[in-house]
Amino acid sequence: MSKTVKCRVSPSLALIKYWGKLDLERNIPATSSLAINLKDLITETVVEFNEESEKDIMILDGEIQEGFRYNKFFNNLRSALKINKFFKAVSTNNFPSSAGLASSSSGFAALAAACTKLCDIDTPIQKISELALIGSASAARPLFGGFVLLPAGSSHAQQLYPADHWPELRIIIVEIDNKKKKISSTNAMAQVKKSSAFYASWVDSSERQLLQGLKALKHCDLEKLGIAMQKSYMRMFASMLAAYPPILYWLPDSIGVIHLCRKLRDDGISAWETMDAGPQVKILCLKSDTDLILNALKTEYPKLKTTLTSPGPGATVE
Ligand code: 2P0
Repeated sequence: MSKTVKCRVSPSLALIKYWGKLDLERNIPATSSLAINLKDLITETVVEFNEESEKDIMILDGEIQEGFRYNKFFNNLRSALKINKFFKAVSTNNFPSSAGLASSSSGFAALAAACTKLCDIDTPIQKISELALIGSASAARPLFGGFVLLPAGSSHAQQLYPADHWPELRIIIVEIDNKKKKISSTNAMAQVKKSSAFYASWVDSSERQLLQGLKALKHCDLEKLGIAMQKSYMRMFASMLAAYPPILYWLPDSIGVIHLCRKLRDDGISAWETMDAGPQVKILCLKSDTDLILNALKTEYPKLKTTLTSPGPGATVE
């Protein structure tokens, strides 16, 4: 039986967002992102060498994946590790793929970690992060676990704090609609960079939100972090709305849940939402408020699926 390697990793939720590329070919982010792993969401990827043909095979949730992104990832990995083998990878997510739950972050991170281990080449985690980033820039983040920074202009991420830095922090994921998104993040970012009236000001303001976010994180101050998060995701979406054609990932229930978070905050409950390239809403809160927030969601949106999770560890490879 051929040797296999299994990697498990959680998707990376950005509190301060990466949106836009300095370098399309090398996938270098134009804005710094600050992120955590969503502990209870898991991508599991098993890789082996493909001994039967001279091509890479990638299967995700039972479907063969074709396309430029995977070719680019595997070719870059071969060249960086100086190997001439081809891979077969089988990956599954226990959450919806390509729906704004950062499946490409955990997907490429798991692939990079599993392939380097299979090649038996001692590879520092920063280098694995760099290999993952070629597939998806956000994939540079989840390998480390805890609270992670991917600086603008950088080709790899770094851990700022382990997951137990903030033991009370929780995340409630509200699934609004788990269909695959119609426009990929890569295409949406290109469209925004090319045509959005607000792209330059989004990039410019994002460093301020990062500094606010870093300070809040250092002191585990949810209100200050929430304000920085809110500016980050709202301004990211403003850049999308000002593109032509405009990009709109939100659905009516996304907006409803944003209003519910506002109402909860007005009532003194710290519920700070954020969103990504899809309609789902993720709410940051403290452990002591989770029941209240989950009950409010259940009352107003009984049909929406919610998942309670916390900042998670990094990749495991076996
Ligand atoms: C993030 N997102 O920081 C941001 C916020 C979505 C909104 O990273 O083109 O799949 O493959 O580098 O990483 C989603 O984009 O895009 C993303 P590519 P990716 O999490």
